[in-house]
Amino acid sequence: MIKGFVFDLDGVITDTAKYHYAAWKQVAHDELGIDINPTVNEGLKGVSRMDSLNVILKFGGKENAYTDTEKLEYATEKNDLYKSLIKQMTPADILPGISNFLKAITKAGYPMSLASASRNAPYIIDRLGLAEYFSAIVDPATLTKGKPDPEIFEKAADLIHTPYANTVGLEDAVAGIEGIQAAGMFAVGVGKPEVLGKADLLFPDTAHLDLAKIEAAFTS
Ligand code: B16
Ligand code: MG
Repeated sequence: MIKGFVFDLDGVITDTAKYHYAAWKQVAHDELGIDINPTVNEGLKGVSRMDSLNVILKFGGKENAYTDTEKLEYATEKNDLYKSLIKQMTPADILPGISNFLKAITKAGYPMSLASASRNAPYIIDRLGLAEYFSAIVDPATLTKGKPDPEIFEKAADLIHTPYANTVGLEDAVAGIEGIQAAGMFAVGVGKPEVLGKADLLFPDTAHLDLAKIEAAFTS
C-alpha cells in the first residue's frame, strides 16, 4: 500500500536543466576555456554543483588545473548566474500535467516531499507556487553522497515518515531511478524506455502521469 511520494525536481516538476546549462556554458567558456555541449549537459543532470564542475573540468582535460578555492569561486559564479535566470520562473514553468497530478495525490491523502540535489529547490518551488503541496524538502547540504546513492530518497521519505517499501519515487534520470530502487522504493520513471527501462513503471512524459495507474501497478 502506498503511503507517500518523493519527487525529483529538475525534469519532473520543471525544466531547470536549460538554466543550469546556460549558466555552466558561460562560466566554462569565459573562465575555464572549455566549450560544453548538450551531451556534457546530460551528464550534469541530478549531479551536485561541485560534481558538475568536476565533470566539466574532466571533459576539458583540466581536472587538476585549479585549486579548491578557485573551484569554489567558479561554482559560486555559476550559481549567481543561475539565480539571475531562475528569477524569471513562474507557475507557467511547471511541466505539463504536474499541477493536476500533485492535486490528485493531495486529494488522495498521500504526503509528498522533494528529493532534489539542488540547493535552490525551496526557492524554485516557491516561484512555481507549489510550496503548499510539499510537506518537506531535503536539504542537500546534509547529504554525504549524491544519486544514485539512496540517501536523498531515504531522507525525503523519513521527512514524511513513510516506510521505504510504501514510498513511490519519481525521477527522470537513470541515477535517480537506481537510487529510488536501492532505497527499496517503487520507482516511477518519466522518459524513454531505452534510458529508463529499469523503472518499475514508466510514463513517456509528465502529461501522462496517472495516479490510478501508479496505485494499480504498486499493488499488482
Ligand atoms: P544547485 P535535481 C539538480 O537538480 C540538477 O539536475 C543538477 O543539474 C544541479 O547541478 C543540481 O541540482 C544542483 O543544483 O546548483 O542549484 O544546488 O535533478 O536533483 O532536482
Ligand atoms: Mg531530474
